[in-house]
Amino acid sequence: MRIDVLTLFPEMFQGPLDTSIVGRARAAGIVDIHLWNIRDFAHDRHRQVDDYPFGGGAGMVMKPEPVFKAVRHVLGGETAPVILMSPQGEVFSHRLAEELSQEKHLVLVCGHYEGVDERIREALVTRQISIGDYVLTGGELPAMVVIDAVVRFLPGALGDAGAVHTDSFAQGLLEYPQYTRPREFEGMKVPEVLLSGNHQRIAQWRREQALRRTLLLRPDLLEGLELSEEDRQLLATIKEELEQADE
Ligand code: 9D3
Repeated sequence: MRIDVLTLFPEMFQGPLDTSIVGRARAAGIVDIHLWNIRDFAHDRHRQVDDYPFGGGAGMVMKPEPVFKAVRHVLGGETAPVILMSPQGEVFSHRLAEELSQEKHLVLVCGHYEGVDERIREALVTRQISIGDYVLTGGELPAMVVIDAVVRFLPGALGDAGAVHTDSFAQGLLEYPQYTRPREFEGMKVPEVLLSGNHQRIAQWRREQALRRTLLLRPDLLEGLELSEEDRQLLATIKEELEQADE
């Protein structure tokens, strides 16, 4: 996969994209990430990338010319999704990350300042993505979030090939509790079942814990989830327990 990132602050990307799994995937040639400074496509004397909004108001707006030039340059006549990182976008999710990981080429455009000239949305951008309902200073951190989540899905990016499909969000549930050595730490013991060597009992316990946690912490995730008869029984039992504890 190739990813082109258009930004006024390419230096922000250095740490996150050079480290850990994304850094390793780049070094292994699994993903080819190019960072472009939008200012390098501003060809006027002052290399101006933003300007005052027509009609007045606070803040600056990103000018269309440099962004159009930069996007056309990286596309080189080809087509690819051109994604604007924007508070107005579709909210990013595990599912969207997996969908984007199927593409051969992505172009991510990061706005900064108060926003971008509307003609960029009208004529250049094919979709907009937000990472959630809070205001950030720009699209750079959101672009890094998208890249991180997408790269995990690329074949070979994770050591263990199956891991992406057992992800808690892939299953629609929160993760079960995990423990490692020592067996006892400051008086807190590892649950006996995990030391039992009985893999069926362990799998059952983990499933029950995942269901319990999801019910307690993220009940919204359970809506619309297709559960087995066994899962539904387990959930019913957990709910009863919780109601008993309430009385
Ligand atoms: C003046 C109204 N603001 C909309 C809420 C304008 C505005 C605020 C912040 C325009 C851009 C920004 C910078 N943020 C992003 O570019 C951004 C973002 C975000 O702020 N939150 C979550 N996801 C994203 S993706 C891009």
